[in-house]
Amino acid sequence: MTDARPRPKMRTVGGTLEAFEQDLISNLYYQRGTTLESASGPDGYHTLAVTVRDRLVGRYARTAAAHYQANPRFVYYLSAEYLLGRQLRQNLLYTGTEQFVRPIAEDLGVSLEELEAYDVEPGLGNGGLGRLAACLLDSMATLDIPAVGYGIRYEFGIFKQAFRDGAQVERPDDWTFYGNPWEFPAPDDRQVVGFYGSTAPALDDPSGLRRQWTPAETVRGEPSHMLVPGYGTPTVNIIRLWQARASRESFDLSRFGAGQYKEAVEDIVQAENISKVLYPDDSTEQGRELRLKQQYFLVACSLRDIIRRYRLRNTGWDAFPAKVVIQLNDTHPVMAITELMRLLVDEYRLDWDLAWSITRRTFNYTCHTLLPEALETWSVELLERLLPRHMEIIYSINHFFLQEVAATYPGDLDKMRRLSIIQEYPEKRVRMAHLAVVGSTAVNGVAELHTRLLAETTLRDFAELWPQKFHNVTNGVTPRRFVRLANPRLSELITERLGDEGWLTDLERLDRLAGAADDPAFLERWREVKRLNKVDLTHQVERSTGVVVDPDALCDVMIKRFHEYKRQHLKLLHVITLFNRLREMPEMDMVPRTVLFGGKAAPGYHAMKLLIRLVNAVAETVNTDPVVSRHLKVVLLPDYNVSRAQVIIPAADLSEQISLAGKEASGTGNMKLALNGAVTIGTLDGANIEIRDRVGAENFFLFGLDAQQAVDLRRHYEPRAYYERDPELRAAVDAIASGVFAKGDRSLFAPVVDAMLGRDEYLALADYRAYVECQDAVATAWRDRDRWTRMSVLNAARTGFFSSDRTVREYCDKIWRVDPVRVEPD
Ligand code: OAK
Repeated sequence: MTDARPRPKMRTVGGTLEAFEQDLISNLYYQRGTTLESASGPDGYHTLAVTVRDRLVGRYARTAAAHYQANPRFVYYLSAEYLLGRQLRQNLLYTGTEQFVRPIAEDLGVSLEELEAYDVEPGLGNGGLGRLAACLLDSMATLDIPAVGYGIRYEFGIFKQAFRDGAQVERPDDWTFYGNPWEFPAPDDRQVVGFYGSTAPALDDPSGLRRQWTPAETVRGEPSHMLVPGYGTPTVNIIRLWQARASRESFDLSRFGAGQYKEAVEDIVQAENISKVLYPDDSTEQGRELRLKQQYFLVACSLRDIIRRYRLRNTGWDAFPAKVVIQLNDTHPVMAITELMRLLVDEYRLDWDLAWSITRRTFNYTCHTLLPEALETWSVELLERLLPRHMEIIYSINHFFLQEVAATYPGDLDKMRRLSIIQEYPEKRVRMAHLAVVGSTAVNGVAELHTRLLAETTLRDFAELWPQKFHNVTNGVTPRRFVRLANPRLSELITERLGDEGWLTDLERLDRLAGAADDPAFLERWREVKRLNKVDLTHQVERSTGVVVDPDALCDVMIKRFHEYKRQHLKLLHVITLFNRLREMPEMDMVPRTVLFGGKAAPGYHAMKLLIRLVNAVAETVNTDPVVSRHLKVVLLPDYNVSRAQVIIPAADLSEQISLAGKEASGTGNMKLALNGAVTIGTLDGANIEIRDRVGAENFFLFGLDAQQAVDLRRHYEPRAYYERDPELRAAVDAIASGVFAKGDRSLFAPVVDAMLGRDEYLALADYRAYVECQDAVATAWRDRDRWTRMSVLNAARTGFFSSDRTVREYCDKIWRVDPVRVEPD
């Protein structure tokens, strides 16, 4: 790293450029064992990563010291999923060192972009729930909230999606193959977790409520942590991830000596499978058992760690709920409630009532769904085998709870059956959401409509019983990652207009942009930013699919998991309608559009995998048609993830949020897109409603049934009637049936057609006409460039509410009742 040119002296919170450069050279030499002359790309990346990471370590140490000193109430966030996104750029920004890297890299003849290519995204989640967890951690650190996130260090994260003949193929995501420079192993804090075995009465307990569990299998949980820095503050929190390791005795040396190599490591494989993959396929018994093992492994390790931390500064149990608040991210970690009861009653010998009072005051539960099939239940038979003591505890909790119910509603057996934690028919199962509500102080939904529907439908009896337990906390997203990092051009323009970067930690200040929506010069610059972002996206699309798209076309994006309720098929019917119109009237003056899909389907979700195949088939047909492709391009970008989102979102003009009303709990992509100036076309579902309330009805393309109308229609719905009544709809469905997208094969996509005309579970045909008309209105609006840009600016200006900082503040005020702890600055 020769200092070829003189550089300005820079001193910031990140230190000086000289010190940074010195550390780089030293890390290259001592950490990677190489020199500038012989360093490879990965050497360069790892060295940069640890040099940046080390700048956070001092802050972390000061944060830990401040927390130790203050002995505050901590938030412990338990989640089976985290989608953290790439770390390098974030940590450069948060440490103020990005400015050093460019000149140094330039001298060395590498670009930051080249180095970033080695920065792997930890894909430890599936979708919205996992990304929300990451946004909340970012905001907690930014707001100086003492918090720790707990999760599983899956060896293989969410599968990598590729397409073969248009069909999704899943490849393993071996994300740590080249090492992960962002994590610190913490072997001293390892824990031991038991499974299976039997229970027996505790000798000295007349109540019979205390028992002894002797597990038949034990597994070690080894933690490592990643740093979670706050923005604009010295606070650095951590996320602690557990990996399963076999206990040392698991290796059978005598079998190995006898040449039985497979058998010798059998127990090791069995134990380590627990953290092997994110959500293994649960369509088989074994799959389900492994999944439940994962859940218990996470909560058992985390609770022991929480108690260890509590005991560093506190004695006795009375203060536990005052110092510990545990947030359950959906039902996956809900066994924590029974595990805390087991620890308090069986191991720490508290009496049941006191333990229950402590437990209930410690936990809170966030629900992230309305779909009945997403509400977890576990068979009693499996629980009795895998976690026999926990099953007994669930029975006791339920017994006392139902006594309470009986006292409130004497003689109402139906109510008891509906509220019970145990479902009796058709087989005995434990309802995890019920256990979560019974064992928590607060229960929250993630958008206003969602919370209302939870209280009116899914959890109605509970909301009647305990109305004060139910809260709404509308989701939010971090503006650091989804505006500042994803969209540096727009960020610069905003900062220039507002005068400083204060909006990054006080997002409602964006409302001051509203005045600029009438300034033609500002609109021009806004458009220019969007165009440059679209050029970047165009390059990415071409690189990964070979499809050449026009950066001046309307960029219409639908990015989210493939699921029937989200209705990618409704979007596809619109695309096919445009295709049919262009084929019929080649001369028509259609607004040029690029329709971009991104998303994965669960490996076992055959209907959605077939739909992915259809999207790719339609894309192929559209993009190779000489007439149609002049106006329309369709792309399904493979392997949608957080990094790809960061490229797509800044380039989007139109945000597709078209779920059947009453099905999408909140959505968070809708917020990210609006904040980056995309205009939404959407239904009255999830947080769309709150977005529309804020941006104004005139800046939002609304269509379709509302949640109540959807429920009413479902009762007597006949999709065929819509098909027969609407010639354009008929033509679109017939096109799929005819085999034009399958080289004449009429059978390939027949199941898609059958599902639409048969039951059409999510009422896509009912909403089709309103949707297509709304899309025509979109096209009309797009032609008026100033009108569109004004709408775009107003979407960004008026969605500051959707910062996850506001979300975290609401959790603090309504649920957690925690106070910030200030950390000494650098
Ligand atoms: C995943 C597994 C079980 C239950 C829910 C989910 C999930 O990802 N839900 C999603 O959570 C997001 C964050 O709250 C919401 O924005 C999405 O609407 C919801 O589908």
